[in-house]
Amino acid sequence: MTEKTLCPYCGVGCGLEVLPPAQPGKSVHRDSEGNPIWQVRGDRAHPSSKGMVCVKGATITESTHKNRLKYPLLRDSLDQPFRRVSWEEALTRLTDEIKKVSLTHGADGICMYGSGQFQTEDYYTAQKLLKGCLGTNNFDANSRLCMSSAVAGYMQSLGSDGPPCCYDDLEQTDCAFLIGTNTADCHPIVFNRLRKHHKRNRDVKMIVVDPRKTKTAEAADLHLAIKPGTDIDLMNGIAHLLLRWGKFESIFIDECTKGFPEFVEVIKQYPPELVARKCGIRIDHLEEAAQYWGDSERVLSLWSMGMNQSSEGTAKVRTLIDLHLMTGNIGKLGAGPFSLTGQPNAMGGREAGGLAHILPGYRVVKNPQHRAAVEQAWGLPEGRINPNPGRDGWDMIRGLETGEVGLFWVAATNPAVSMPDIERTKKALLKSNFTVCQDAYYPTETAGYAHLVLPASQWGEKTGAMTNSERVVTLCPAFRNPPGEAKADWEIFAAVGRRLGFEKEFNFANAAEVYQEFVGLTRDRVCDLSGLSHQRLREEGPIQWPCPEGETETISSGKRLYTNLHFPTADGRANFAGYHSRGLAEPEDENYPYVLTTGRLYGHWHTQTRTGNIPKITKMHPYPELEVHPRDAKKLGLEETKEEIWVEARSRRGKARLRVKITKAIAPGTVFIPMHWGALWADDAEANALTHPESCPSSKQPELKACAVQIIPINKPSSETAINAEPKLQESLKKLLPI
Ligand SMILES: Nc1nc2c(c(=O)[nH]1)N[C@H]1C(S)=C(S)[C@@H](COP(=O)(O)OP(=O)(O)OC[C@H]3O[C@@H](n4cnc5c(=O)[nH]c(N)nc54)[C@H](O)[C@@H]3O)O[C@H]1N2
Ligand SMILES: Nc1nc2c(c(=O)[nH]1)N[C@H]1C(S)=C(S)[C@@H](COP(=O)(O)OP(=O)(O)OC[C@H]3O[C@@H](n4cnc5c(=O)[nH]c(N)nc54)[C@H](O)[C@@H]3O)O[C@H]1N2
Ligand code: SF4
Ligand SMILES: [Mo]
Repeated sequence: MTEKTLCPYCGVGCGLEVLPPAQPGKSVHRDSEGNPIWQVRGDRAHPSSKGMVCVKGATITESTHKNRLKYPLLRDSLDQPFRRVSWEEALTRLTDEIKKVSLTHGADGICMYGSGQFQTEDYYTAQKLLKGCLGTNNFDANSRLCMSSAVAGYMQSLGSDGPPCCYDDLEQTDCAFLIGTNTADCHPIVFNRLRKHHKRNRDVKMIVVDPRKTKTAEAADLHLAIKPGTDIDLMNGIAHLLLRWGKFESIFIDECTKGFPEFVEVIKQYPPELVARKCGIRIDHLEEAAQYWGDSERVLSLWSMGMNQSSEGTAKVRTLIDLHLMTGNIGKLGAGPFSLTGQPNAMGGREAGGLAHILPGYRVVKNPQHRAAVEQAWGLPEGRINPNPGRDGWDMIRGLETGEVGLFWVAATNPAVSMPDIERTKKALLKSNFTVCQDAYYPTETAGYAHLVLPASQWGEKTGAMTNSERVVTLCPAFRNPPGEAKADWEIFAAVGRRLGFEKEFNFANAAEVYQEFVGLTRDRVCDLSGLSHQRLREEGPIQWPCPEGETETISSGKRLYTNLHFPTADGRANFAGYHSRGLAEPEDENYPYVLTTGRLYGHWHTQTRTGNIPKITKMHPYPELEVHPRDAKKLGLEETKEEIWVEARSRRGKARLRVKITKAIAPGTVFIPMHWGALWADDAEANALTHPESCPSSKQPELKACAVQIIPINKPSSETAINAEPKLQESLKKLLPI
């Protein structure tokens, strides 16, 4: 029996086929420790990936049985060990706390911090519980750290969120403009598709804008290694040249957009000399980029965290969209501004309303008609949904600091590693009155700060839908039993809802019923999914939205939004927005002379709960390293000949100690630390010990991509003080989380 499903890692959303460990006539498939495991291969019929997978997808089943959380755990205070409790006791305690906090703090004392790794059913049920039944919009997700600038930029410029492009555009474009994305490592199969097209067609250009010479940049015709945070200068500079050369689409601008004259006033102030100087690049390279863009019939831009994770993330996204609007590169084959979503179901989260300012069906909290529509669908009295957006992720941490947040419920994310300014985050978590950590694995760093730990079943153990970056929805069926007493996230939310007296609202027999109710809320919206159901997805395979009820088209991908050049804004026109760059929130200075940037490695997934247990991957990336340019290394007295070179990186908030990798791949003045090593996986090597929480005023997305640091050479720490040669997970866990 073969099950078709979706890779649960990145937003590319590759189709997988999984087969039971034992196949007739073949030896049992096992992991490196001899445990029988399900086999995985790419699903050739999946429209997004066509049978391709990267190392993460290919090894996923090696991690699904290790370090699993099997039972609810409870303790009264953080200095106590956990004790195993029944679900009955766990849920009673949780609902008692919810009731108590509702009385002492009001509904807004309750917060849930969820994840782009939820399935859509989990997301939807959580929205109904928090925003509908409890009456607080305090649901936010790790997508706040990931996608919210893209969401805000799309909404403000085009009237709605949702990437207008599809992966077929990767093979139809004349010029790919990749900005702030290391696609080769982080969206490998998207990159494979683009790379093949690029290699096959000599005329096709690839531009990569990234302060680091990543694998992605190595493949480019032109790599612009801009100084971190100068993206707006660069893009305004490109627009300036396009204007000067008359390379803009007047008819499209006149008929389909507004705000162009104001935009022109801004870009006039970005002559090439100034831009090249600000960005730290050559003028001829800037001109080359503008020329590639201007000469191409179809320009496709791809972006991710180098744009979004910025204190001017929304402005960066909107400036990129400006370039598309100016040159009419939208709503047609091979063109458009294409945000690559990070997590497997960040897109489903947006559909289901999974951020503090949005509601299901691409609706917004602030809009009274939107609130009314959702209240009606949920059978709630008018005015039940709070008219104000709830707390974003960082605001929840601040609420723990001040005591305004009385209950913090974390599910499918590991904020004790992934939040900015981690020492401040941890201090806030220590002050929390009641924290719930709902995770599939144990231990995690966040469980170390929880009062109640709830075991979640994960991918392959629960059935649900996920939507990838190109709006393709794939059903992920359960094919194995959850370990111990683990339950699907949506089941846990529904059980809590029922216990709080909302029996009718959470009377779902299974995930298919949850999905059915959810798609009803998308009817006639941009993200119309009303034609979808679990049954249809099971029978027909992955389907791309929009997919209104009654649509029988068999096309499963290849759809684009806005092909009629009509945008879902009040007047149907797309909005230009001219921005001047404000630069980094914390630029380098005399005391902190380097800009630290942070990000990902090819093999690891975030905080390693899965990939840290896969030998093939830990061999690939055994320990964290700080990347530094040879020129800076020399200045710092770091000699390449020494066997192991160590440094301490210090920011205004904390420090990290790491080995050094001297490489020309990083621009002088900039250093890089990967985000994957939290407290359980290395001593003192956390990127977020250094980062700050300053965020984009519009999207509230923190600037995880840049902070100022000093670098101090240190001796190699002794083995007692440094364990980051090899993750000694079990030992460190026992210390951290006695159970
Ligand atoms: N292997 C792997 N793949 C993943 C993930 C993972 O954990 N591991 N996570 C997934 C998730 S959730 C996400 S969000 C995506 C992230 O995918 P990406 O955004 O591609 O990954 P990052 O490494 O975070 O950052 C991308 C690049 O931004 C560059 N950058 C830093 N500052 C700037 C700047 O000011 N301007 C510009 N133009 N570039 C800058 C960095 O040098 C880096 O190479 O990856 C997804 N895929
Ligand atoms: N410095 C720095 N920090 C960053 C970033 C950066 O680039 N630099 N990137 C940011 C971004 S873009 C992101 S997306 C975040 C990611 O950061 P996190 O969301 O904290 O990272 P993950 O390790 O993916 O956490 C997911 C958790 O969910 C658990 N899990 C998996 N499946 C399930 C399930 O079905 N149910 C439940 N309940 N749990 C499950 C996993 O075991 C894991 O503990 O990090 C952010 N932080
Ligand atoms: S590219 Fe992303 S979705 Fe595809 S196999 Fe790799 S991690 Fe999974
Ligand atoms: Mo992300």
